Amino acid sequence: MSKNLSHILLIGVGLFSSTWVMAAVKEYDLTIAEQTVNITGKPVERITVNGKFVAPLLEFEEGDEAVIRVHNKLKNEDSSIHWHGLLLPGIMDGVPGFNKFHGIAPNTTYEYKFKIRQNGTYWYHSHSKGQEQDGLYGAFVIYPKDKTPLTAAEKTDKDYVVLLSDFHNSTSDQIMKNLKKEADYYQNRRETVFDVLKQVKRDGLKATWQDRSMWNQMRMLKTDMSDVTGYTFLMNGKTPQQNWTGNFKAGEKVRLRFINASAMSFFDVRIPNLKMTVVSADGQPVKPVPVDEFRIGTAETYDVIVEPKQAHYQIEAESIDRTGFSVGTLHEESRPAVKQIEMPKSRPRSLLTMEDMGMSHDMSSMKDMNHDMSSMKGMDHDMSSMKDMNHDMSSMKGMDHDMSSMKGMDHDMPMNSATVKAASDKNDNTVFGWANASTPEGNKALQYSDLQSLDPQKDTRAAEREIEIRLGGNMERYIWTINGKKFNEADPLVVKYGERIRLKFVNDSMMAHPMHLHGMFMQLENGQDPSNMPNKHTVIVPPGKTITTLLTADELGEWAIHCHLLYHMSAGMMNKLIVAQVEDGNSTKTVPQSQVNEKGVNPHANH
Ligand SMILES: [Cu+2]
Repeated sequence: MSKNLSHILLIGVGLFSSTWVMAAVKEYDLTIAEQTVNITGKPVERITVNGKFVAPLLEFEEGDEAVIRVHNKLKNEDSSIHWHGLLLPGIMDGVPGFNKFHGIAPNTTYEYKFKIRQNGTYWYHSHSKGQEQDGLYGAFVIYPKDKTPLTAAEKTDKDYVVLLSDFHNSTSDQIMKNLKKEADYYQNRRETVFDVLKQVKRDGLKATWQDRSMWNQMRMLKTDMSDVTGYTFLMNGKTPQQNWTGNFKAGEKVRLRFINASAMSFFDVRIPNLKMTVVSADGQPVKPVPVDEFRIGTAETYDVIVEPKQAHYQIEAESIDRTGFSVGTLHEESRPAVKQIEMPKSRPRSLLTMEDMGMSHDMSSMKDMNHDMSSMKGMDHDMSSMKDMNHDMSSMKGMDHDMSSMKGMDHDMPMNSATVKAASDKNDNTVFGWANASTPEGNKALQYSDLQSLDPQKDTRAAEREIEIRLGGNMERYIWTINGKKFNEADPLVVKYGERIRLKFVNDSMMAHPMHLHGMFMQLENGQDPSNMPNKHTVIVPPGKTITTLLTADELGEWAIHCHLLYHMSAGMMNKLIVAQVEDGNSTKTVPQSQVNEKGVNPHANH
């Protein structure tokens, strides 16, 4: 379509849509290019946006008409930008292969154009190959109309984005190759003999032996808190040494917009000696929750309000595999600046347990196994439920054999209770269970169950039907799946426009997956009353656990639903959720006619 024709079409739409005419148009030009960056002292080629690593903050007000022209100057690669958490027409969502969007070819421009229908903290990133890891990510903040605070409590003097990310000296292509070669390529934090001894002290010798044998058989490491390591964690693009600093004046209230824009990392976030009040989750306002710390999954966002009293504070976001921190500073302007951060002490890392395998019941009897091996007879039966797990369970057959060897174990293992005690007293650096953040006694860590929508939910209907989304993987080949299938083998999930659905995420794997739905918010079934359930675009599904959400399918289009760990998505953990209007009994339509004219079809490509 020619530029002129599209111009006429837009005017035509304007005549029928007065709000569109009235809205302020806010325009950005973003140029995606390759450039040398130096984050860790070693110059590497990465992706920049408008010459910046990381991409610049984009700011809007609710009601604006956003016009964002994206120029792809990458040499040989298509690109794309997805606006994470935004409600918009499917063609503007920026996922190649969805809604007839085909990506942005090198040396072309794509014009995104959509009405801003919400406010809050969001972000944007590439949805092409591994470009997100390589630098194509930035913050997207929408203020309420005229910047009027939503509530009196939300009136703040300073407002900062705190964008957390993970930088790697290898490119995303190289990391993916390494994972495909060997799923545990980056698992260099193997357990030490002290970890084993500590577990022996806790669970007894035989239960420990059994537990370890089982993890081995499943080819998973108990340290699977992450599958890529070697990251340098950044805050607003800065290393801890570069010390990103947010200034405030004495007595001021500060809003911090935390965005986990990492490719593969979860963080435990705290500001020692400063209480944080959570006021928003995934960009959506929640009733205030005062906390000392919170865990933020990949792609989630939380806004907190703080009232600093000291001259300075450190903002500390520790990766949950305890390999490092993203650190920055809050600083009272009139006091001497702090040049260097103090690297915080790591918290203990956590080892996965049977419970993280979804086996708490079946296995609980094993703790007392020392004398009663007969209880193991039921195990083959218990194990049958695990066949869906997609990990190679065939090797489990060898278990009876392994178990028999346990009878002689007291003799085989050269340790006595005295050495166990001595060793574990010396090294207390391990805790158990995925969810264990080692929160200090008396401190409050945010839980999903604390989140309540600030405004009552409009749709409180019960679900009409349930869609099960089983999360699995095969570590032999580094494949991650939904309902046993990789994205390229899967049939799309189809729901009717207006339908009320329960999405049931069942995690059959031993890693946590932050599951993200495009185009619509889900209401997290977190124990709150339906009118109070919080909106989420991304929900953490812990290992071995099930999480459910409710969804009103009120946005037509093809929407990606995927794990937001970049290499899990690339390795297959993704599907397409189609919201369609059923017409004439059989034909389906995913784009309303009005949208085709208004925003569809012609994102004019300027060659
Ligand atoms: Cu995942």
